[in-house]
Amino acid sequence: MEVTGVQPPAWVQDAVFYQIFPDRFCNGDQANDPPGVRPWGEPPTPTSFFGGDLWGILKKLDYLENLGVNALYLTPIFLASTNHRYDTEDYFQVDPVLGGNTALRELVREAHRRKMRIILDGVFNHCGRGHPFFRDAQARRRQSPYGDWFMWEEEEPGYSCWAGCPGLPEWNHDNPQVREYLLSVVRYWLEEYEIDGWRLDTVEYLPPDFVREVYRTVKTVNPEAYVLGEVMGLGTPWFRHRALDGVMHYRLWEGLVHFFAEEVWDAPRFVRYVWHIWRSYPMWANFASYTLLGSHDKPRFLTLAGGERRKFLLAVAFLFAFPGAPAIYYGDEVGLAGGDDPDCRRCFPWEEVQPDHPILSVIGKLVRRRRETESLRRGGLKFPFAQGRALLLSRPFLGTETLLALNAGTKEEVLMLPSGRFREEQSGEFLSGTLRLPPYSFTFLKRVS
Ligand SMILES: [Ca+2]
Repeated sequence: MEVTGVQPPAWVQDAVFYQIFPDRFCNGDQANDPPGVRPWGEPPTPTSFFGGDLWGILKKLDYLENLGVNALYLTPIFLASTNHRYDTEDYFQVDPVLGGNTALRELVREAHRRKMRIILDGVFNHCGRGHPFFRDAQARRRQSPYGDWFMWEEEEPGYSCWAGCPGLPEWNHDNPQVREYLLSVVRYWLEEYEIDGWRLDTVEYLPPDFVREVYRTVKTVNPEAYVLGEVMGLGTPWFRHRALDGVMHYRLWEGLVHFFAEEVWDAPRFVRYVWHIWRSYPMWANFASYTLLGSHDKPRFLTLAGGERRKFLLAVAFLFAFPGAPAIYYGDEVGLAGGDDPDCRRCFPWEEVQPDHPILSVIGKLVRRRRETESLRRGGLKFPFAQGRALLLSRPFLGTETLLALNAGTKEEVLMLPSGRFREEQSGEFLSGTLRLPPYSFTFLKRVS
């Protein structure tokens, strides 16, 4: 990869991420539960708390390590009043309800001991209405030292807020003191707690030059730390301006939904779409982006696929054969369902974790194959075949070639293989010419000549 400037950290293309919404993953300490905690597994509402915490994550690191996960992304953990915590009230304090700073220190230490990275959610566009600076500024305006830290408006609610949500007042990034304050947060958790990077919330709302300052600040503290942006649109400008290492790949996600879940696109259209994004990003950014099938902001993929396990697993196979850092959204691996927020934030159903679970067992194999196969992590990208609902995805790497062959349709398909000889990984059989695939199935091939 030809890159000028700072390289994205090399570990990212070897990463298998796991995203955790801390209130819903595991309750490791009931003593810190907020009042009014709901019974684990009850359908979530916008305001319910379930008592999950960082101690719970710590307890489940064995589970995650066994699954093959080597990087964690936690949605916000700092003091806030909502269950999602995108309304920060103190950027220097892990919410006591999650175990406080002590629990984070333990979690990072134990994750690092297992060679697992951990990135936190940086919410720097806005804070919560309960942030003391905002409270003081709102009460005293010009008399407050923070009077110019926010943007006052005639219109209700009287100040600029994220997407019109009064609970999320926006910082005035034109004020250099605001920037310095937020950058001190960026530095603090990298320096004092040795986190491995930041996922930047709602990047498209932030002034681009501020995002670049965040990027440079991170790289100054630790060039190996990852700067991931929540970008719903095209990531290209952020990469051209060297403001991010990678994006949460929602563009790819859209294509995956249309092809695998909704089945409104055929394979040629899907491949054209993927190729278009692939060629729109610099190569280093393709390899450093976070590829996902789910997040706390989208309905669960399995639910979008009408609960059809085979469709979901085809999408997982594609994701784990595709360049970038694939991510598992907590619970997806055991078939947790869920529609729009807050339904996509249900409690993790721990009783589902069984070695022969029909989804978990397949995902476990896909994760292991990726961890063990360098071409799937570092290889180039080709689509040698796409017809009807079937396609071949190829990852050539240093004279080797690994291919994913898949049929996402209801009929058997015959796929044309590139010239040469291949070994099917499952059966060990040698193939050339064509490959027959049953409906809704996939297999991996290795080139042997
Ligand atoms: Ca708890």
